[in-house]
Amino acid sequence: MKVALITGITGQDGAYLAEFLLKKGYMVHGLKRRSSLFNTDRIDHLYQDPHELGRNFVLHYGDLTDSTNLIRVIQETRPHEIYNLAAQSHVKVSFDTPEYTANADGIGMLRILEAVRLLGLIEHTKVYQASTSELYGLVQEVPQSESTPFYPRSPYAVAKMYAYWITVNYREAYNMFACNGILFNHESPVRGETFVTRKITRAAAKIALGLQDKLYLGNLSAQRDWGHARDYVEAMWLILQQEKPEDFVIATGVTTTVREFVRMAFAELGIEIEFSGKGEAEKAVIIDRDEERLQELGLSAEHIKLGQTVVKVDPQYYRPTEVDLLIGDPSKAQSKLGWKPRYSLDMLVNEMVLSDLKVMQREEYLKKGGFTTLNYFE
Ligand code: NDP
Ligand code: GDR
Repeated sequence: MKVALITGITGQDGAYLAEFLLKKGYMVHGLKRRSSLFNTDRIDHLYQDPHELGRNFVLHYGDLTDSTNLIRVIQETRPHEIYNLAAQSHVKVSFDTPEYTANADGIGMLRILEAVRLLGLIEHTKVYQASTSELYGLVQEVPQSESTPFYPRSPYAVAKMYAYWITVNYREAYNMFACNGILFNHESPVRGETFVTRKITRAAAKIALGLQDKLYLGNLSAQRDWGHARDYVEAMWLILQQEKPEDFVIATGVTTTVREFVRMAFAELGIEIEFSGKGEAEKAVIIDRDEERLQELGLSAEHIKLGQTVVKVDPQYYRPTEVDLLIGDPSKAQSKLGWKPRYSLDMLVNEMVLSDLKVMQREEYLKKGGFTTLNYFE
């Protein structure tokens, strides 16, 4: 039985990858951080009672900043494949916590590679590093491919650049099967709520239900190459199944502005919006409603007023240095891995919006029934 260890198993990609590997018959071990609240929402459906025999899904406490813990978990589990997905993954937050981000996102990968080497597992264990399109940063050429030079624009990207190169170095120095997947943005209904796509789909659903008035965003002109996490975790696995360890760009090849993503999310709910103004004064108002679509979704038109401002700009969401334009060139992945995304952006937006609408309808239902959030301190 193949054994995999996933760091960052409680995150978006960790959850999709765990599901994917379990379906392939793997024994899956996951590294999870101790937290004062439960942090396993995304993988609770995979949980197996520790008292049962024959488990194929096991969680271990751990942290990428703790070498001895990583050595012990790798020694105990002797994985054939390690997927290093753990990271402080929020670009804006990395400006607030640069040192921690460098430690976890940069040195974290070194700790894993060293553990594999020290434990004598070089011949046994393949390692995947979650590299990122943020490495390209300041635009030098588009579309961005495996040969495009890096110019990181945040403490997050600089930390990830260390992890990228230490992976390449261990491959060349010690002949390790260590690879980078340079993944462009990928989203899903379980995307963290503070990343822009999920922030938009949640807010659009809440606004449609009258649970929120408007949505504040930062740079609406940023362009991203958005794919679906479900497609991207398959690429991670394919990268480790090759004869030779190599690095791959994983992307759709299509780029879209944040502004257009907002428009698409509202349109999915039958709400047409129009942007006007520039810079900090830019806003979007409702200009039309599709009554048939509203009805189909069980939405009442009373909360969707023509002329209502639903999006405004708040400069607090601007970044000190921004990445303006990302478009990936996935041709190497297409030809060597036979990988191609199944989801289009339309399908992604549809799935995310409908999922958030369901979540919010549940919230509305509880609220109407008088079951508001519990206040333990009342
Ligand atoms: P998430 O933020 O959803 O998940 C990050 C995971 O890392 C969580 O499980 C988190 O735990 C864990 N984690 C954070 N810090 C530590 C630490 N110090 N030690 C151990 N675990 C830690 O990210 P995604 O799933 O979206 O991304 C997965 C990886 O891919 C990340 O490395 C990210 O930087 C990278 N990436 C993501 C892309 C994307 O578009 N999603 C694109 C390219 C790269 P907890 O749940 O407790 O917070
Ligand atoms: P990104 O994702 O920085 O590309 O990193 P994010 O969704 O945070 O931002 C995308 C773009 O949207 C702009 N933006 C806003 N972003 C957020 N979060 N909140 C806002 O209100 C907002 N308004 C506009 C941003 O300025 C940016 O240009 C993600 C993470 O998953 C990384 O871990 C990963 O490496 C990269 O994708 C590829």
